[in-house]
Amino acid sequence: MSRIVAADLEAIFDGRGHPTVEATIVLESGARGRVGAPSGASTGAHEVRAFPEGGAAEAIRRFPRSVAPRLANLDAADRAGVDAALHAADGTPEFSAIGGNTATAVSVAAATAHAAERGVPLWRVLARPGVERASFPAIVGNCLNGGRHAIGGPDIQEFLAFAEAPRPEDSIRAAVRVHALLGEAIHRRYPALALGRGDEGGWVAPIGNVEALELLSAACAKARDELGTSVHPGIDLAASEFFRDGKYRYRDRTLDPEDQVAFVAQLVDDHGLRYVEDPLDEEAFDDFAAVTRAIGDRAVVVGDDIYCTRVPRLERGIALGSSNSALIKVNQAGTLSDTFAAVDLARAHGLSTVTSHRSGDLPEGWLAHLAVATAARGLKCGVLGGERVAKLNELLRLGRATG
Ligand code: 2PG
Ligand code: MG
Repeated sequence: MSRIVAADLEAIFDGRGHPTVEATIVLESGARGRVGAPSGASTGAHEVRAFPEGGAAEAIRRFPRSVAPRLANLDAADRAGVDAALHAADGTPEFSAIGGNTATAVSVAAATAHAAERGVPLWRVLARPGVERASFPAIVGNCLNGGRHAIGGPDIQEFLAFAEAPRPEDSIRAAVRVHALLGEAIHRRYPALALGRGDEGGWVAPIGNVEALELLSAACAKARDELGTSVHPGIDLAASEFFRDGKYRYRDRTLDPEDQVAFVAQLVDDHGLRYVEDPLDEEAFDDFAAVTRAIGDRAVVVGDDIYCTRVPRLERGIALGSSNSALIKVNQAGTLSDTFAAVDLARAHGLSTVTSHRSGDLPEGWLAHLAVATAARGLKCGVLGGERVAKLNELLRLGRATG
């Protein structure tokens, strides 16, 4: 038995410099796991609460009395038991007493300690039924930031490179190349502009959505020619962020829902998008289904804010055909068990999953293991900057270990 003998929660800073928590779980054998939980900016309304009222400091204050005693002597190998103890310590449906970030940090730290004790890579103890060998996800890499992840960028939140190759090394190289080519293209077009980078390490430039897509798809075409890797443009619209009073309000246009559906389908046609996330508001299950029908199998249509990695919302989306893929973020759901319930449901109904970072992430690599363990269609973790590279390099190591 992998008996838990100590559980701690401490303060750390996320990639935006905001306070968050990291958990340390120590086993009787001396094996330990230490894991931090990231934070989002464009958070979905239906995510569990990241922290109790009072923030990370309050989560840390409550931990020794409300959480740690429930973890003592549990078997870290028994994920259901550990995660049930976290739910029992919280007692609310939204983790608003102990915080979803506490649940995420403890749940993943317990699994990490268990893997360390067994001397196996984390993905092996997380592997879902049927996942016996490592296969590698496409890289969904953020090349240009907008929306809430940038100051002064386009309305669309993320302009992405969707890079697919059997070996992680090749997909990572292609995403990095698109990022560089896009920066060069923007600089050539606006030589006087000082280019910066946003929260997820993509470029920030005061250009429009359509212009950004033109430059991105040209950069992808050039990277394909140079490297011979399949890399195509994608977007995360995070459309809830600019949906107000029944309309999608871009800086240069205002669209009714049916026009938004047509606009997004047209973007897929015009720019060869292979990945489209959150094209509609988080409550627009039917409009989501309309866009998914219009796009068909030309692109991975991914639900993020609409599902928030929560089973009841995913069930509704599956029943209506709202998307063909689900974004998976552990701290939207709380624990690994909650996350896997969503992953297994999606897979059982033929939806792919995309394992995702948060925009305020940490320089930790465990997300790469989660992607491999769930045979994810994609790993969405950005391209450049320590928080992103930590995950990409971990995937690279996994590729080497199995290659
Ligand atoms: C998203 C994420 C990550 P945030 O919308 O997909 O890219 O952003 O973490 O701010 O919710
Ligand atoms: Mg998103």
